Amino acid sequence: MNALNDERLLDEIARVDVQSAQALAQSMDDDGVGVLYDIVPPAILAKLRKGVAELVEQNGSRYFGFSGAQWINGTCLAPLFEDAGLHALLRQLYVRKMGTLPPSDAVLPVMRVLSGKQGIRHSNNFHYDSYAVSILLPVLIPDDPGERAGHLMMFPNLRNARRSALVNIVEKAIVEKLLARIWRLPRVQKWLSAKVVTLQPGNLYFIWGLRSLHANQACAPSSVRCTVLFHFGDPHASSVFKGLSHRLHAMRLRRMARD
Ligand SMILES: O=C(O)CCC(=O)C(=O)O
Ligand SMILES: [Fe+2]
Repeated sequence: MNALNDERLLDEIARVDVQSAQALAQSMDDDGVGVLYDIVPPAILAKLRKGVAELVEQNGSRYFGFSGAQWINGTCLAPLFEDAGLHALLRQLYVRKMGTLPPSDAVLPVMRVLSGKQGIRHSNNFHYDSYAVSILLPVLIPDDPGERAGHLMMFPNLRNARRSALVNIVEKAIVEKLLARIWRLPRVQKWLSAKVVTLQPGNLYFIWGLRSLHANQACAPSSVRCTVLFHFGDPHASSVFKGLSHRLHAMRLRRMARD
């Protein structure tokens, strides 16, 4: 699927079309990942990278995570975040996988910047997302020869989308905390057919976030890696257990920032 349109200005984000839903869902089912190519053009990636370089320059080499609509509003990625085609596509994918309407039409944008030793701590942390569909946009992926790029590693569709919020929380605790080290073992990765998704800046990578255990691989502390995620459709959004799960996640991030 190549969304690059010859008539498109070189610095314009490509329109995303709801018609892509069928093919994307099929590849997410079959291979774990579906890709829309060349959606964000080099000129916009360059602007984002400049902002990231300034951030690291001003605050030092560490991990930065921004979550929520605030950071993206007014940036050069806002047109993608607000794209009606993208929203329709996410909705369509949710309905196909979950068999119900999404609980909300909200898209959660996240920006992650990995650098320094803290960046390593935020790597190889295998997890399930709380959202049925996650889109990953690589902005800056280290590409010096011999350097570790920090691609995405995943165990495609390891579980079904759970219906019970409590089961989900317990399962996440076991898989992501108790068994955290297991998923990093090459033998386990081979046994469970884990795959490395080679990330190319500008493409959009779609995964069933709730179903596929995944993590970014590490890159060198001296390099900078930046990705943007769009998460959509938390089937447990209204559960009473959700508050607890959010608090635990926030505590974990604070702990990782401290030590
Ligand atoms: O940055 C990445 O490559 C993956 C991040 C991720 O899986 C997440 O934020 O949920
Ligand atoms: Fe994730």
